[in-house]
Amino acid sequence: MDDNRKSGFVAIIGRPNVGKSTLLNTMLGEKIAIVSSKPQTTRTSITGILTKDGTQYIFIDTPGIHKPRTRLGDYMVKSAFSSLSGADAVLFVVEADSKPSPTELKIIERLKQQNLPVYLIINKTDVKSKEKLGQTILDYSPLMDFTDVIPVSALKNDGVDIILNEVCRHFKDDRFFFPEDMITDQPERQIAAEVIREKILRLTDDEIPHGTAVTIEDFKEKKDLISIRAEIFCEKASHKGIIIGKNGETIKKIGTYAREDLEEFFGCRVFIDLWVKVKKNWRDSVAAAKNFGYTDN
Ligand SMILES: Nc1nc2c(ncn2[C@@H]2O[C@H](COP(=O)(O)OP(=O)(O)OP(=O)(O)O)[C@@H](O)[C@H]2O)c(=O)[nH]1
Ligand SMILES: [Mg+2]
Repeated sequence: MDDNRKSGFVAIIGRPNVGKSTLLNTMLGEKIAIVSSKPQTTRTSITGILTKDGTQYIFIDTPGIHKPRTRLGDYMVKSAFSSLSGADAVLFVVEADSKPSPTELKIIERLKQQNLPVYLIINKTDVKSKEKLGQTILDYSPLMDFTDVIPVSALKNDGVDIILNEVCRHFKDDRFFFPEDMITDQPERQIAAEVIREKILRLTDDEIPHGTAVTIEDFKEKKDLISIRAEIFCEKASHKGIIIGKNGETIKKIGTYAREDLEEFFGCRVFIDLWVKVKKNWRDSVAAAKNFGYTDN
């Protein structure tokens, strides 16, 4: 055993679309969390593990905090806040916007109750002016006693190493929780389902991506090929038509893009067979949400 080992849990929290999952991927140097320009991309808390120079960082990427309108939304927000228990430090991610939103004020109220070191991470510095950044620091600083303020660009990998150097100061455990080469606790099936969902988020608009869930019905590993049969659930027959697209063009693109990503991730050939089904209002059905993996138990 190496006596200098240390490890700790770091929760990444913030409102939707601020770049939490992008930040996680950049810190890991590997894409394990899906990313899109649409809010509420992440639906469950995802563990990403980085073991470097005797230190194991266990990051928890969480769904964006928002005002829930469905049972799925309730689950997402609950899942995000529950990541705080057991955390050694928190990365509270915001953008350099004009003022902290009511959601951000709510998050700060919760963070204050936890007595944890909280880093204010101001993301997307690549597209924000210096003045806005300065004003954001002035707006947030009086709201709580942040351990530090770190402006970054998760997309351009700028300032991200400062986070790694800083948060490990709070790590107390002297053992590793995961094998050194492990990067996520997500099973391969879940990664496949998420990558397919990411392509739907990118290729469809409005309510469709928010009302879509993906299940993996079959996942077979043969010699140098992974064969996947996945079902895409949407909420309306009209949505099914849009996901399939004219002459099946959209579903074909979803399959092709997902296959390309998964072949890179798994390092072998991948075959994907996609089916689209309708499950009305599943986001408000406990049983359906559970079936799609959006449940605590
Ligand atoms: N310009 C710029 N865009 C960024 C940066 N980080 C993330 N983005 C973009 O912001 C959008 C949202 O990124 P995500 O990582 O999915 O955001 P999130 O906070 O995980 O969102 P939810 O999962 O919905 O809570 C995507 O279009 C990203 O490419 C950044 O540093 N600079
Ligand atoms: Mg996310």
